[in-house]
Amino acid sequence: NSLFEERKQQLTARYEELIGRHNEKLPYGNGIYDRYRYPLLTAEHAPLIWRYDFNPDTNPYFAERIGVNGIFNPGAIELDGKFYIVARAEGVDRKSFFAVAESDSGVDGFRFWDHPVVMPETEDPDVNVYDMRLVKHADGWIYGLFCTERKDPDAPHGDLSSAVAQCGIARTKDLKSWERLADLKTGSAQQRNVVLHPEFIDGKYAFYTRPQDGFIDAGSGGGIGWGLSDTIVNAVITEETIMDQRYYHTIKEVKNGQGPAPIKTSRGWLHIAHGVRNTAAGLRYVLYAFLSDLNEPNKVTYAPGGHFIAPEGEERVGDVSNVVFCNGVIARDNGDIYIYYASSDTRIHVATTTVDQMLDYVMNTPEDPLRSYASVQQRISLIDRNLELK
Ligand code: M1P
Repeated sequence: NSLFEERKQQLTARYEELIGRHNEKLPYGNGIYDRYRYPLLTAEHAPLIWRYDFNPDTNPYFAERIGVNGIFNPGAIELDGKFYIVARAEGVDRKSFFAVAESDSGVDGFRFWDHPVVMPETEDPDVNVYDMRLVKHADGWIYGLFCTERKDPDAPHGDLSSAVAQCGIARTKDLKSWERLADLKTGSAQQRNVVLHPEFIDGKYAFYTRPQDGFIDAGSGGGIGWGLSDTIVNAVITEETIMDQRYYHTIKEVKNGQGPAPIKTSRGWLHIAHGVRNTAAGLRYVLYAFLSDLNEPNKVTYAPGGHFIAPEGEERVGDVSNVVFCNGVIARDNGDIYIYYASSDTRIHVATTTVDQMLDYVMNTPEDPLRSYASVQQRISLIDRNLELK
C-alpha cells in the first residue's frame, strides 16, 4: 500500500538525516567547557524498529505503535576508542529502560543498537529503572549502578505515588549481557545517585551515596554520602558518612547527588554533581564540580562556588523543565573530557573540556562566600586586580 510505503520511506530518510547530522561546537564558550549546537540523542533518535510495526498488513498507516517519550540521563564509557552511551529511554508508558548508543566522534553520529538492554530482575522486581552510572572498576568488570524504583509497600491505602528508590547493581564485560547482583543495602530508606568509585579503598568497594528520608524530599537526610563494602556481591554499607552537604542559600540547598564516577587527575579526583534548589517555578537542577583527595576520595579539597552548567535555551524546557542532570562522562587518555548531560528529563547533550581546564576551574574559582556582602567583596577584589592590569 502506497501510504505505508510513503510514510516508511519518509520517516526512514528523516531518521538517517538526523543520525548523520554533523554537530558543531558553539562559538565563544566560557573557557571552562564548550557546548554544541545540537542535542546528541532525543526521542526522535529512538530507532524506528522500536516504535513502528513494519508489517503493512498489521500496520497499514505506518503508525507508531510503541512510542518513546524521552532519551536522557546517560551513563557513558569509552571502549576500544569508541564512545558508548547507556541512555535512559522512557517509553510513553512512563517506564524507563536502558539502551546503548555508540559513536566514533563522541559529539555526533550516536546510533542505538537494535535491542535495548535486557536488565535481569531480582526477586523483588523493579517497577522502573533509570540513571545508570557506568564504571570500569579495578576488579576488571564494568559496573552499572542505577536507581531501582518500586511502589512503597507502606504507603497508605489510595496513595499510588509513594515509591521506594534503591541502588541496583549489575555488571558486564561488553554492555550486552548483564549479570544482576543484589541491590545495595544501606541504612537509608531511600537511595538514588549511588556511584561506585573505580578503585578499591582499603581493599573495599567504595560508594558515593545519596541517602534521603523521602522519595523526593531529602528531609533530615541528603548530601553526597560515602561508604565502604567488603564485597560487591550482596554489597552492604554499614557506615555512611556525608562528604558533601546541602547548604542554605546555595545551588544545593534542597538536595544534591554525585554525577558520574569521578575522574582521576594528578591533583585529585574530579567530581561532577547536581545541586537542586526550589523556586516558585519548581525545582531547579544545575551541575557543579569539585575536587577530592587522591588517597581519601571522600575528603573535598576544592569546591568552587555556584553552578558549572545550568540549563540554557531549549535545555530549559521539557518534561521536567529547568533541569540539567549528568551521570555520564568520558575522560580520554589524552586529557579530553566529554560531559554527557541531559536537559529537562528530555534529551542528551555533550559539553567538551579537558582535565587541565577543569582543574583550572575547580582550583581557581572562589568558594561560595554564603552572603551577599561577602560576594560583593569577592567581586570587587577581582575588579580591582583587573583595573591594575588594564
Ligand atoms: O527530574 C529531575 C531528576 O530528579 C531526580 O533527581 P534526584 O535523584 O536528585 O532527586 C532523578 O529522578 C533524575 O532522574 C531526574 O532527572
